[in-house]
Amino acid sequence: MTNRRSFIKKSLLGTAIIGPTLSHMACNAKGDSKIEEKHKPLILSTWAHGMPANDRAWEVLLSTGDVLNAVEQGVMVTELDQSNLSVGLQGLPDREGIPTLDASIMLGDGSCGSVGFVRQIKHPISLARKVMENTPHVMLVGEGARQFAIEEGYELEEEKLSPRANEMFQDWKKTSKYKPIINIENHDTIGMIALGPDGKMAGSCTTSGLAYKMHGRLGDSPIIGAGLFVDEEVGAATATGLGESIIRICGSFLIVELMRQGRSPQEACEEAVRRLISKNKNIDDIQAGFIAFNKEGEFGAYAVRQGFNYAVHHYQGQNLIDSKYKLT
Ligand code: SD4
Repeated sequence: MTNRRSFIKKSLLGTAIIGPTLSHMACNAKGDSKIEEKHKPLILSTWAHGMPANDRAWEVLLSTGDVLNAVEQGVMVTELDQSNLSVGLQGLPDREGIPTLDASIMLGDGSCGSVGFVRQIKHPISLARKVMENTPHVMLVGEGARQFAIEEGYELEEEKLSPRANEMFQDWKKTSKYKPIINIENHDTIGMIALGPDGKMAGSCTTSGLAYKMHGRLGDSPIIGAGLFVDEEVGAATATGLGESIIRICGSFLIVELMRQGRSPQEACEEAVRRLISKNKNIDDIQAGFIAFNKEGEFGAYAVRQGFNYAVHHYQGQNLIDSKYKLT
């Protein structure tokens, strides 16, 4: 994690080169005045594991100025985090006991790539980037994605559950009830969005998906517009939570389009959650959360229920923020 000294050094550097971060008084929908912050550069990520991922992304962004490298390398930290059972090959498997991964990456100019239901790949986010850069396609899934990885020189990892995932899978098998409830233990996808000092934007999203899902199931994370959407003319959004509920409303695309129509990132995330609640029947079993920023560097987040938090990194600090939520 960035230490305080180097952080201050970077802050001063940023102030000198890019100018101070702005903040101004504004009115929210209810007419209460509040401070609205604007930050550029800015990195947002879902959940607490977003903190170390943001640190890495920040480092890459400051040293290279490249938002795409930043969002790729940032979430690669999480893909290797053995304590995270919702991202990377150490994640909880599907109901057949096989870990299958989903990831997507997108630039603010509309370039994007994704992989879904892919096996034995340590860094699905990098494979998604290869799809974007080295193929005429946006999405490769399953065996095709694995074959593409081999052609690109990737080494396939041994297909073996991590000790913790195996223990939990063996436990689950005792009852093996297929009930895709997202709870506090199994919703930890990382979605990251970054705004560069020059206004360039990129986003990344990577996950092992819903624990004990049906073999072949894709969530929202590899679906451009659902788990991730970035448009430099407007802003960016990414999602976490029960993928089916997010796909139903094209959540991330919806948020960017609401911002295009003039909503703030916070208002757009809140509207998306309202929409999600109205379009999903089994809402008592659903958690989902969104984070977003606009091109001015304002940001917001909102979730269906309590428990969602997100990591923010800019020149003024690195914070883990508890998201506001709709249902109590
Ligand atoms: C999915 N959205 O596959 C992912 C799961 C998730 O935090 O976000 N977990 O549905």
